[in-house]
Amino acid sequence: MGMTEAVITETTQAGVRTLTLNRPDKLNAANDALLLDLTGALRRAATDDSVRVVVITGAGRGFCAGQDLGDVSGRDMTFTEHLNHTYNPLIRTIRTLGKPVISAVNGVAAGAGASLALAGDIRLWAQGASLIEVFSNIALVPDSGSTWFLPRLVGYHRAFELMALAERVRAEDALRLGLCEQVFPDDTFHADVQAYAERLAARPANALKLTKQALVFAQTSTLDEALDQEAALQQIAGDHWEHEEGVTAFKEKRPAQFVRE
Ligand code: T3D
Repeated sequence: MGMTEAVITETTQAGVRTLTLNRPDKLNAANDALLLDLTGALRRAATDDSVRVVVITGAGRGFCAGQDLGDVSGRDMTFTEHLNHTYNPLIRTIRTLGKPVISAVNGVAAGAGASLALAGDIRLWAQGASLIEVFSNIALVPDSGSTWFLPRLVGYHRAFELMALAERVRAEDALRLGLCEQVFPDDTFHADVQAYAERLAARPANALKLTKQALVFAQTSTLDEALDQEAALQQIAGDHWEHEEGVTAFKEKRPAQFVRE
């Protein structure tokens, strides 16, 4: 790695892999190295048996200010090529990763950073965090999944308004609008995220993987297709040792132990 600081730092504690965007001077604006390293780190987390939950967060006062606007001029790729090379594989990796991914939004999330904030399976925000669909400020189209995630959360019209006016959504409104699941105080945020993630890590990993698969599938399926998918995935879940442990623990009136060394 030489003397340059990593643009993504990784730590693992109690089954929780935390990936931290590490360009704090630019509010973790994304250059290609950050996007490709983050995608690589997620793929490694996917296949690492010691990892049960992945957290994506930002160093310093920002979560991610979207595309690094200092990194665009002189680029030898079209916008389409660039999205297909960097942002789109990142969002697809989060969505297909067989473990829960938490977007831990510690500060401002703007542009593609807003998309990243929405793409997690669970979105935890600090009180001082905010989200801005900032693209129209620089006359671009929302990308990295924002046009897919946001209207599903707030409806077409609110999504259009937020995108057209690039209005800042603060934590209180984000919670009300369904853009996040929990808001934690700024000064205990990272500890609160870790505690939340550890709760998730103690849950049955195989069942959660299949639950994510079923929910993602159902986002674009008919009810009939979802019912068929549930029936197929339930067989896989029911054949797994986790199910037997859950039922046995219930009968023995003890907490289920879903983590095996
Ligand atoms: O393939 C493609 O290229 C298309 C993909 C597009 C995806 C996108 O994400 S497009 C949207 C790009 N992002 C933006 O337009 C956001 C630009 N930033 C802002 O609007 C503001 O910085 C924020 C609203 C996010 C935060 O405002 P504030 O007042 O809290 O902070 P600040 O003072 O503006 O920023 C702090 C520093 O970070 C500052 O540097 P300095 O002056 O202290 O040296 C600022 O220049 C830098 N910074 C913030 N955002 C970016 C950035 N540097 C480069 N790129 C950024 N996106």
